[in-house]
Amino acid sequence: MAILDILHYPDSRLHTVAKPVAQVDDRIRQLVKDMAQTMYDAPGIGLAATQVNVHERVIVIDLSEEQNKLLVLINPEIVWQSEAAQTYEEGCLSVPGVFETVKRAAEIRVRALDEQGQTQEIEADGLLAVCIQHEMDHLNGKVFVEKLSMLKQSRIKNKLQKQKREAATTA
Ligand code: GNR
Ligand code: NI
Repeated sequence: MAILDILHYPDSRLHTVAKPVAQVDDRIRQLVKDMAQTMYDAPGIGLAATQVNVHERVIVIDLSEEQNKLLVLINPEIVWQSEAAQTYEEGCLSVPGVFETVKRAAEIRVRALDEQGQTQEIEADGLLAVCIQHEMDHLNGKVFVEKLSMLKQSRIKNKLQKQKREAATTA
């Protein structure tokens, strides 16, 4: 097991579109384990492979307090989404310290493979629906801040660059 490095916005590698997983094999199962450990360590409630610079369509999610309900989504597809939207104050491990309200579909149905390569279909609302959509955006090279106004995006970039400078001078 390994804790992987998480890419931070603005990093052009976060804009890579991930490729479908051709075969769910031991290599993918090892990636899933390492991603889960990285997410639990952070801690976060979800992680997309894109964030650890692996550009394959793999997502891990765990909304439980006990960190014992891991959901693995490989090659996820949204097969249905509600017209009704919900807003949620989102954060992202690739955009540390930034929380902004984002609007997304309130309910979704997702088809994906699990870590055994079996097809599963999941219906989600609330935070799970938010998280799945947030992670699928990562696989498509999108970070949640890109849903905000250009003014907010440039303020967030400045804030993160400043944080980086301060971390460099105090190290
Ligand atoms: O840990 C996370 N929390 C979170 C909170 C609100 C909406 C989305 C998220 S996902 C985020 C982890 C992450 O960055 N996943 O890509
Ligand atoms: Ni994120």
